[in-house]
Amino acid sequence: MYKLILEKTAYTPAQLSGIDIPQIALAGRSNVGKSSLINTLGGSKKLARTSSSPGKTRSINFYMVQPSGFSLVDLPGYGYAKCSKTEREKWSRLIEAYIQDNFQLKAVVHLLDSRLEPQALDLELSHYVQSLNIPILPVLTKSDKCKQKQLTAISRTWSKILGLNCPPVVFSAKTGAGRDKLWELIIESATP
Ligand SMILES: Nc1nc2c(ncn2[C@@H]2O[C@H](COP(=O)(O)OP(=O)(O)OP(=O)(O)O)[C@@H](O)[C@H]2O)c(=O)[nH]1
Ligand SMILES: [Mg+2]
Repeated sequence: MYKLILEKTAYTPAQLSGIDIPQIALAGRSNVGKSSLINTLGGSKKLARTSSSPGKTRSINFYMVQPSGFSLVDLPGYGYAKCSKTEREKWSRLIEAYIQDNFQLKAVVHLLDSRLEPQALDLELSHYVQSLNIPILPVLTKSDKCKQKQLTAISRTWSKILGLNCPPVVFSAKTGAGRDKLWELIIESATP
């Protein structure tokens, strides 16, 4: 069992300097379940703050995985329409500054809502990450809210879009489904 410890919080690109251990980042639309997934992986509801209203996480949060020695990184969500354009631009600049030229970023866990058809911003992010040659670990979130048939269909859709060899991880923060599988893939990606 790995332990997660909040190690650093960055609100601006300048605050990102000086992090030189391997990292696995969690990206996805606002409200898709990134912070809940951190809590499920860490086995505690108190690690990352979650909210039913989108736009909760506004900083980049680094969680040290012990005893492994790499970080899981919770990113602010994209596509949150209700905040100001200036604020949205600030977040996307922060996310880009984080991803671009980060040689320690070993993979991006891309969270996708299992109830929704692929959204334009999801496709944009996956193309961006792929264009940088960073591996993507796709995860279908909130699977407890879906019927098996729907899960199979959306899983196939994303496999085709991303050209995957193995299907996305079907995950639920509510039931813990997919937790062990995701840990396995994260450890495999983060440790050489
Ligand atoms: N039923 C169900 N609800 C979930 C699951 N994961 C997250 N939620 C709910 O979805 C809402 C958003 O979850 P968060 O984890 O805060 O989402 P986020 O991606 O961190 O959102 P931002 O920080 O705004 O980008 C909360 O009300 C969670 O309780 C899940 O697996 N099942
Ligand atoms: Mg969050």
